[in-house]
Amino acid sequence: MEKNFKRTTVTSALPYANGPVHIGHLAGVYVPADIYVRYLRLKGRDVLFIGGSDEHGVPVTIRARKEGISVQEVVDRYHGIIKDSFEKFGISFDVYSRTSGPIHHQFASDFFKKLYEEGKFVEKVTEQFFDEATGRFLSDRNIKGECPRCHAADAYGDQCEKCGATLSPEELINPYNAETGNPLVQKETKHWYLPLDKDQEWLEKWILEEHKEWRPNVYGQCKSWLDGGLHPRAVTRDLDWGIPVPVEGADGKVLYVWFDAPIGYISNTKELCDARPELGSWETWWKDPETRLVHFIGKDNIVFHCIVFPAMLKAHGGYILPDNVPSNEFLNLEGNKISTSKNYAVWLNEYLVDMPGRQDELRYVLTANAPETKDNDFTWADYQARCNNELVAVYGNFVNRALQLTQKYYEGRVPACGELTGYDRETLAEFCGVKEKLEALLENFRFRDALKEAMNLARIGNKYIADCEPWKVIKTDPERVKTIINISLQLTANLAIAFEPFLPFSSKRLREMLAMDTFSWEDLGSTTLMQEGHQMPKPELLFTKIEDDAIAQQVKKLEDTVKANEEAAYVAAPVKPTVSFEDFEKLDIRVGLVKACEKVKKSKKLLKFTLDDGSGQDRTILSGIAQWYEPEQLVGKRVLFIANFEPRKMMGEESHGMILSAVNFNGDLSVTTTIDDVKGGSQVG
Ligand code: B3M
Ligand code: ZN
Repeated sequence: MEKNFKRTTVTSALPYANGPVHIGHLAGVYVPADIYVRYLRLKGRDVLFIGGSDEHGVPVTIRARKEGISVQEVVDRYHGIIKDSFEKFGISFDVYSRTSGPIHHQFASDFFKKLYEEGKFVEKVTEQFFDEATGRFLSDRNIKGECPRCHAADAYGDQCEKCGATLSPEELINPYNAETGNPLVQKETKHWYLPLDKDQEWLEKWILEEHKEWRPNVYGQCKSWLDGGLHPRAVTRDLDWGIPVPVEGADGKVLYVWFDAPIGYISNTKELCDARPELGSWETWWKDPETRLVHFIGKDNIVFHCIVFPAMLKAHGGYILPDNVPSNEFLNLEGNKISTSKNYAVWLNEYLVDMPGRQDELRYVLTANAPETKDNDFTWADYQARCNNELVAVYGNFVNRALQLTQKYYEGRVPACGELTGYDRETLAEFCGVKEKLEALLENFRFRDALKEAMNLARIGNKYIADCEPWKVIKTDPERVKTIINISLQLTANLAIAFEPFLPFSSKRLREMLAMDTFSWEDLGSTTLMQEGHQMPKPELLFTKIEDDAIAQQVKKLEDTVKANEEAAYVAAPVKPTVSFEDFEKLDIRVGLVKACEKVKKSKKLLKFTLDDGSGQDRTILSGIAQWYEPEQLVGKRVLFIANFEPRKMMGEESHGMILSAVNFNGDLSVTTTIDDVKGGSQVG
């Protein structure tokens, strides 16, 4: 439905304050939202960009217990880190607040109370898992037990990570408290439910008929929820962290995090508007039908923003509903899922330290490779390639040539534009249509394609200057060079505007280099932005190359995390059935001195050992450890081997015995030896 709106309220999902934010957050939600908001502001539209931390829910409480600190300390710490990262990445929120604050508590509590008093909830008593030792009800994630499908011993109450089955806690065999291991019992408890079944009809009409323009992934997920039939959803929980349920006799119960968090968008707007009266009342931004509401979220939040929150707003009454919910798919990292709990991510706070001043590089790569329509993979190799081959070699190179030549030939002053050639005209014409193209893409949340368009302009500029070769023409036709440089500078000024929503830091620097004091989006496509005689300062490089070393360090950091996780997850194999002393004695284990060691031809696995086994004769043993040792490392070492192991032929060589190696948690082999110097042939027992 095309409608003319007066203003736009843009929200972006409130990240859980249970850890820092990572590139997945940035790519999925915050960079696209920021591009959109910056664009609207450039267009001179009225817009508010609302953000904040989600400080309730189970994830923050788990983190607190893990780190042995209070939940308040956890949310204080991560709210600070997250807010700082967003600021440094130029995510231009009008407000970034938090849901543990008093304004939000009051607001969410009142919202619940109104629905409660108007009888909008249904009350239900159900049996939930309870830990008698701690006197606590447990959330699905805090319950573990045997998986009813694959019988893994430690499936979660909502999912088995081994076989991937979606579970509910009652299905687990012998459920226990994931943190303490205590067995659990079922106990009755009362909760309040939002009867979504009653919203089925209007939601179907509103989404499936009236919002066919929503992204296919969003529309598709909504359709499948609606097709499956909606059910009442509990909006309260038995927990001690959260907003107390404002009903008598509801001690020990709090609002479900997914009930209070989206209300956080509204309470944060209120906090902002109360502090800045010139913005008008918060109600204008949430209740006026001429306000357009847009939620930027990740795909795991779709149902809450498209179905549950609208149902809450409708039940309350007086609120507008979202006009669009642009949701991205997931970003993976070097082929694996990003995971906060496994510490597998590129954390923004760490990136800022490791790659100082390179925020736009990351914004660029995450937008160029945004998971808009499907899951995508971030790799450091791709990051480096895009930075060096696109930002440095195309955009940066063009700008640098244009500005350096202006310095060299005209002391930084814009030269006059003479008569245009056909090629000049063609090049300028390409820039004229760009505003319309960019706008159409940005209005439709197609940020990836929009960025490609902007980059295409830089390509055109780069090609123009390379084709025109002013550094050669200067010798034969200096008048012509003035025109070439003038046009190049007009293109450069256009780039500064076109890239502004995407790469705000570099656009700002470029404007400084151009001494462009004012600029406006409406100027995009103009070929007279830089006036003859306009003086510019000495230019610097807009982008610099990312060296291999920096990339290698980042890759290593991730590999180390994977290793640490594997090590932490390692459980020693169960002990084999008992053997008697007689059985043990059958094995003749000895010490051998490695006299020679070499690779076996045509085999990647085998090393050939020549051992002094004390018999006076050399003994040959083949061992599959070539992957872990260079042969020369082993010469002169003592190794343990089984002397009476039956001879075997491998790759045309006979092996007399078996060298003993330990298998590390990750499958690596490590040859065994003795601590002291022991003679070859000594028995082990
Ligand atoms: N904190 C979930 C998430 O980070 C949640 C979003 C709330 S938006 C109101 O995925
Ligand atoms: Zn399973």
